[in-house]
Amino acid sequence: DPYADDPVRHPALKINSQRPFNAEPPPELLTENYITPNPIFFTRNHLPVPNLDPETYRLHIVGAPGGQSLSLSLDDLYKFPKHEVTVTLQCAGNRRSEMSKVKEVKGLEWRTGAISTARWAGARLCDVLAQAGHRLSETEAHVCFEGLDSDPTGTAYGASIPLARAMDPEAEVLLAYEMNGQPLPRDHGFPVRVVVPGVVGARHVKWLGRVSVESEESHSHWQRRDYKGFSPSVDWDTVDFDLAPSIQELPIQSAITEPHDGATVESGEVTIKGYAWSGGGRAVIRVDVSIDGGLTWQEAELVGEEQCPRKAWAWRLWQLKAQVPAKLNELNIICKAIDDSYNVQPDTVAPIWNLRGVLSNAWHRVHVHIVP
Ligand code: MTE
Ligand code: MO
Repeated sequence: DPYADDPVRHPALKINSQRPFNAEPPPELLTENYITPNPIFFTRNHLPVPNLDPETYRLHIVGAPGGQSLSLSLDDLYKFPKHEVTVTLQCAGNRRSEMSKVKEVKGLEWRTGAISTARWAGARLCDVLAQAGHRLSETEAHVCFEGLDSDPTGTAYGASIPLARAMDPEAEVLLAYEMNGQPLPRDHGFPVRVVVPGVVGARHVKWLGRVSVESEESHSHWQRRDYKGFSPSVDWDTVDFDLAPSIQELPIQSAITEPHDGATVESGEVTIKGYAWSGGGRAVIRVDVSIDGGLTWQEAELVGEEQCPRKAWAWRLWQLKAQVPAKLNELNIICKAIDDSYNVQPDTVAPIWNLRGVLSNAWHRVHVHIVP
């Protein structure tokens, strides 16, 4: 069993698949803290978790023509200036279970918890690439990452991001070796992973083994044959993965974490909580909440760290204390967030349905009963 050596996990995690291990924290735990504690950070593994020895670990950086290739030990990586940044990581499949209610999709049934936030620390990718002689090139170029996890045929997990993002110090792309002040947990990429602020989880390659600069995107299955969006009319007979761009920056997202769907609450005042986040460093400017199915709206209070314009890499948590009118016996709670480009979430799932169930960011709806 290639999974026999996987680490022990926190019992609170809701498991979507055991082998490979995929799990999310329950919603009420997810928004208890602005920074997600490491043991309940959502986990998305495609393969068995490698058990890497930090003493012999080497990160291979392929050098530029005329530059030099690097084989970096952890100590070598610690010598680069240490950079810290708070980043929310979201899987492209977050909230897929709502899409599969519209029509069957292929993928893990994530609810609202395939998203978490940590304080990451490591070397900036741009500093390491510069040492290997890389510069921003005129031709379109990509930075390809390979993990040290692999399937029985020896194929490793891989992904890529544009070189322009990798070389931009303001984009704060990290080769991270710390998560919330601790060495990375094994499930989250020990000893080194990529962190790409504002970009879909799939590009944050864990157990990083190799970095190279190429004229084309990574040839990995997960770059080319997955993690792409399509029209609702495209099915598995007609889909052409070459026609859609790989997902990089994610769209505006929000979800309600309390109360949960089907809950019963007291009449009077109800506290509604959730998270909101947008890709590409776009800040959340507002979260609108309705308790009457969208007839009327109230603005939620944004809590958690303030966001930097254009570098809003981490989520806002939000809450609203709403008065429940005496005549109601149920609440249809909805949330929708707006980012600083005034992007809004679509109101329903069906028009954004896609065969792989990615980019599921419709208004989040929760139905709640009121104790008479
Ligand atoms: N990196 C490797 N090497 N192997 C993987 O399976 N999964 C990716 C990404 N990096 C993956 C990987 C996906 S799809 C996501 S959403 C994130 O890791 C999840 O990171 P987490 O498990 O730390 O939450
Ligand atoms: Mo993912």
